[in-house]
Amino acid sequence: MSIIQENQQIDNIKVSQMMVSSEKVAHVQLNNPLEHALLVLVKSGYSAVPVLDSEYKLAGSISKTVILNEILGLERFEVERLSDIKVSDVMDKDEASIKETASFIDGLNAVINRPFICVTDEEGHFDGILTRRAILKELKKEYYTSKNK
Ligand code: 4BW
Repeated sequence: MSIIQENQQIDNIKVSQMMVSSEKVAHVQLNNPLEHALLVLVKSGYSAVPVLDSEYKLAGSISKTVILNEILGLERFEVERLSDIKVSDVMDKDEASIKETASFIDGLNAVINRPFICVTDEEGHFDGILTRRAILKELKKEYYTSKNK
């Protein structure tokens, strides 16, 4: 098979075929206290998760590092402050997103400089995430498929 035909295969893959759907994605909401966000992050094991508003629209993301940095005092972590600060006060407001219909290469470009990108519909409602892992798995599949031709 020619290189053009091989590339054609990976070009046909859409974000919808690689994404983690919203039901499986750990997330927090804008008005949650940092205490809840830290609990979600620690329990899920992820270093950052999406932040959604009350209409399930993407608002940004929050990470363990940002939370810990926020409560870092001069000599200790001021954990008592976790219940006073809201997710919306400290989150990363980067709302970059991708559509389910976007191509493999758009997905790859989106996760070069971030570990995941949120997938949203036309109105900004959250549909899931596209992770670096999903992109790397497709590349690995493609590598071995084209090697065996
Ligand atoms: O709990 C985990 N289960 C599995 N199967 N893999 C995990 C877990 N925690 C971490 N990993 C692995 C993944 O390969 O470590 C990588 C970095 O995790 P991160 O960033 O720093 O927490 C994971 O790479 P990935 O699958 O490409 O995911 C990239 C980032 O996407 C993660 C996390 O911020 C986010 N993420 C992935 N799945 C998620 C999620 N956020 C919320 N809910 C999910 N289901």
